[in-house]
Amino acid sequence: MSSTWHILGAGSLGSLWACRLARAGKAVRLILRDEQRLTAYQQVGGLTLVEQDQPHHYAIPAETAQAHGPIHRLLVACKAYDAAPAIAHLAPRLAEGAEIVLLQNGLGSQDEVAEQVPHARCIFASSTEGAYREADWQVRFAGHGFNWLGDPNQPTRPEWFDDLHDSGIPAEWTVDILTRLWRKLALNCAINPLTVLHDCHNGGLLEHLGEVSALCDELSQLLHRSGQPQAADDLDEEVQRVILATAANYSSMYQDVRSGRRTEIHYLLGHACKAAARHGLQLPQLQHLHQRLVDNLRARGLPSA
Ligand code: NAD
Ligand code: KPL
Repeated sequence: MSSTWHILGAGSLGSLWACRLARAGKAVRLILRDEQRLTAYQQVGGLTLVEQDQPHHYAIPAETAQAHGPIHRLLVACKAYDAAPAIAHLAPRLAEGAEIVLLQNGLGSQDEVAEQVPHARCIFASSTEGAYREADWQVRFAGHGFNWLGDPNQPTRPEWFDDLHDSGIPAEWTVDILTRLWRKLALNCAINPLTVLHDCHNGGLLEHLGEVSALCDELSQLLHRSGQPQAADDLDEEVQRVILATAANYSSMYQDVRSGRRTEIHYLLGHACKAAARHGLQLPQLQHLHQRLVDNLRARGLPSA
């Protein structure tokens, strides 16, 4: 098995992971969207990671999905709505038993990917690290955080896991990855849509704590019904803690909307509402929130799913 890390998507998180792995001497290859992006990348000659205002350049090799050669280890670092279409192009190159790490926020995209590649092992990740693109091929590491990785179907830690520690990527293997992903989904559902609808930074929600608490109550019901009671523990308290700790920040969904970018609504609030319907659970606040967000996105001409 080749130990090369193929990284699909040279955006914020993909570049952050690629640069740290390359810096530690691991073999890394980027998979870019098309020939045009590949040519643009080759003209620049690599990725730049800015940490504590210090830029460092990494000449990481790149290719497109159409290149030849099997892929044994793949980090999927695109948005949730791009993951399944991206994997469809790569599936023929994925070796039997290939391992795929899915960095997508929310839930739903992981299963869309797994269905397409039954011959591969899908490892889910939940990241609280922060990075953003300052320019093409240049990413700023903006917030220290942590990465949890796990495989809901198989508890064994992959043998490459120490690559992450060697590369300074803070990470832990967990058998409860779905609990982590559901908890983050619930936090994001309680905070992000309201920041878009009230047009405010996270701290602006301190004026709407009644609305936030009512949502946390319904999200807790959903987590219990979805077999994730631990993800519901003190949800309201944690949401309020996060609102206070990030009061001056704008949520990721707010930033996407403000920049005219597609949001991951389908894999956050959309997933929550779909799960509630599947369980026959009436969650009027959550469903109303979803409808208001859909209307808001449509009015801006942005995709609402
Ligand atoms: P991003 O938009 O910065 O990067 C995604 C990259 O994937 C883009 O460069 C895009 O061109 C590329 N891409 C899309 N389809 C592709 C394809 N078929 N082939 C090759 N490349 C393709 O996104 P991001 O901010 O890095 O987010 C990735 C995921 O990580 C999201 O689900 C996000 O919610 C999650 N996340 C991001 C952060 C963060 O700080 N940026 C933090 C935690 C979680
Ligand atoms: O993860 C977040 C986001 O903005 O996406 C926080 C800060 C937790 C708000 O939900």
